[in-house]
Amino acid sequence: MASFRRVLIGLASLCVAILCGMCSAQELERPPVLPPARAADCICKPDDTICKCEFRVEHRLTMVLHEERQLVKVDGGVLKTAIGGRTLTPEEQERVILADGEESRLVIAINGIFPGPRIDVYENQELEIKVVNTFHTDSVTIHFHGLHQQGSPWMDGVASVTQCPILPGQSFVYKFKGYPPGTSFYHAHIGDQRSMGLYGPLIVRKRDIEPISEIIVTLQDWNHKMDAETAYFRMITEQYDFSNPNDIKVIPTTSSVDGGLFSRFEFQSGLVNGKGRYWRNATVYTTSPLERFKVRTGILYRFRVIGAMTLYPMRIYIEGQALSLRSSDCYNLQNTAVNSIIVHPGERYDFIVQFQESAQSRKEYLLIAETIETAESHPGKYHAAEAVIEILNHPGKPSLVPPNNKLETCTNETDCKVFNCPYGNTGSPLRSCLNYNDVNNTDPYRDPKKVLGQNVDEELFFNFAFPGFPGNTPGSVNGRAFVSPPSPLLTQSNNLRTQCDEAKCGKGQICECTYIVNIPGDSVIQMVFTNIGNGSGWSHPVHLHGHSFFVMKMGLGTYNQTTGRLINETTDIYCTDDNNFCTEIGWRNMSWSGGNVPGLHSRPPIKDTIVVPTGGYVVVRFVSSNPGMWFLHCHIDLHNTNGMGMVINAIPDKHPSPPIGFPRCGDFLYNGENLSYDTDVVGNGDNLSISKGLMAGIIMLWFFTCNI
Ligand SMILES: [Cu+2]
Repeated sequence: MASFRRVLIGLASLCVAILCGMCSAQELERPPVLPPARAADCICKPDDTICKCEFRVEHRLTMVLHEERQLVKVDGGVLKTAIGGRTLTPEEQERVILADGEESRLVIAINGIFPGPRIDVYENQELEIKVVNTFHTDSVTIHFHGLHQQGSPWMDGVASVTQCPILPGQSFVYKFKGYPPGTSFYHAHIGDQRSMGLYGPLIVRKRDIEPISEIIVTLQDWNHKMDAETAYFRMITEQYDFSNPNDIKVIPTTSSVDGGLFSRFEFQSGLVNGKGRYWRNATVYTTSPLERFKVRTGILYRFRVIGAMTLYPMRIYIEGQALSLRSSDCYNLQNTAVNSIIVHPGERYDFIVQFQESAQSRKEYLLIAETIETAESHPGKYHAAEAVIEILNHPGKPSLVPPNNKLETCTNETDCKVFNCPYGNTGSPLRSCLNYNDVNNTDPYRDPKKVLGQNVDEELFFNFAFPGFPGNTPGSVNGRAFVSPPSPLLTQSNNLRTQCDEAKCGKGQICECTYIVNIPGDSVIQMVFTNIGNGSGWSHPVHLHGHSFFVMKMGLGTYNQTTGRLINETTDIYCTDDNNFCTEIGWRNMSWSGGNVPGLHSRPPIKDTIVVPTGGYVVVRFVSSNPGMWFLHCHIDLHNTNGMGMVINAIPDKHPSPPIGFPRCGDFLYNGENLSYDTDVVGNGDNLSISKGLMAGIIMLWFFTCNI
């Protein structure tokens, strides 16, 4: 049986290797099947001058028929009313927000759907997204992840950096151009709202490229009960297993094969496009309906995978299929046949699959995205997001509750290739790792020539970690835990009062401040992201707003070749402080400074989110040409909210002016002057102006009285 499977996998790999260019004429004639557009989606036409949409952001409950106010339950894969047990009609089923079918918990929906609507826009088309905040209490902002916002930095959606939070009852129109083309997404950029579902796909299409059939996969990690704030405070304290009220336990910290730590957000289910099922233990799962993708054999499908997870990296694969990697974060990569891809929060991957009739001859396969926690670190659990791939032209009936065969055939002879490992090896001869050092940029739209030299204009080191003494180890960058200012830095920088005090920061100290670093224009900037020192131990996907960068080098520690465990951090970087907090760092070999790093990529891939491995570093470069205040942060929301972010102030003297009437906000610090407590006065609520008005009236009265 194993050898038969090996042959099948070999055939599948061969098919992927010859994808494109060798499809039969009949296959190419078949019109591409794009994901169906729902009424709530924002689908632009190629010749629209401006593409306008309205997003009503609202709270909703899962497992409820919202209009009818009826609770819903799941029974053997079928949705029924909880009271009365009536089977829902297909139209009613469409309207229920499922998540994993457990509990009925609060989520954030846009235009009634979860995750939010898809935005489909064409390259450089102007988008106008009116966001209406219908929450009762919470504010909101939306960031369009991966888009450069060239010339519109105040539309980047980062609360307190580029705009005021949008308050309940308020609306805010985001207006910007769709660039760069590729697979992106939008999501909340205030607190941890993304964990409650405030995100959705954002596809920027090129006009001159004929689409092929495609499938959009958004990935999320899910917890039945935790709203955004609970998730944050549980991370700070502990994760508890409440499943047995008589025996509440602390959930032990889980880890990946290198020892990188996870589990500070309790994973209960994985969701694909907002649907999943809860594995109560390693073998028993609930029957909530999964997302279904309907495909035909012999057709090329572009999968657009979006990492919207709160915390967990997920390794995605399709049972029995090879994947042909095509792009990440909107930019093309050399076509590479792999078996699975590790998607970190904030990353996007496009790959192509052609399903073969011969492969297993099954009606259904599962698409599986497992967390990268080792099985030993969470015994008796299965942590995965799943979706069903149904082969339309294969005979047989689809199953309501498809089994999970976890079919991934890897052998010593034909090991499975895992792309984007945040560590050196998988600890298994069955799987080998590829990372960004191993793939080339094949994108014709951005020429790396400018950044390839040995000289750079600016070299900046940023350590993403949790350094500090016990009891005070906030998320930080270079030991500076980010403090949100009271007003947007970009438009009201004068209100900033929490600048970093260099006497209290750095040199082995941990401080809390609004960390800002300026970069000049028209310059080659080299940034070295590290994850080292006594605050390391967790891997961090680092995202830079307003830019895509070239990944010049990924540097790792040393690993046990048998177990995959991290033995030592990289020795290429040197921490100068006595506490090993790595608040100031540099190259151990000084001759590497100024851009002279050995082993740089000659065809560097382009990204906007890159994982910084535990104990390692990543060298990135870009040409600075986009004035604005750009957030640079860990894309694990909980780490970011805990302080692991900072601001790159690009070309400060060239910031464009915001649109007329752009909202302003800030503290009200009562200064004690002229406040009237006169209860007889009925005015417009502005006590200071009432007092001044009263005074003016008295003076006028005196003037006329004295001049009669
Ligand atoms: Cu992080």
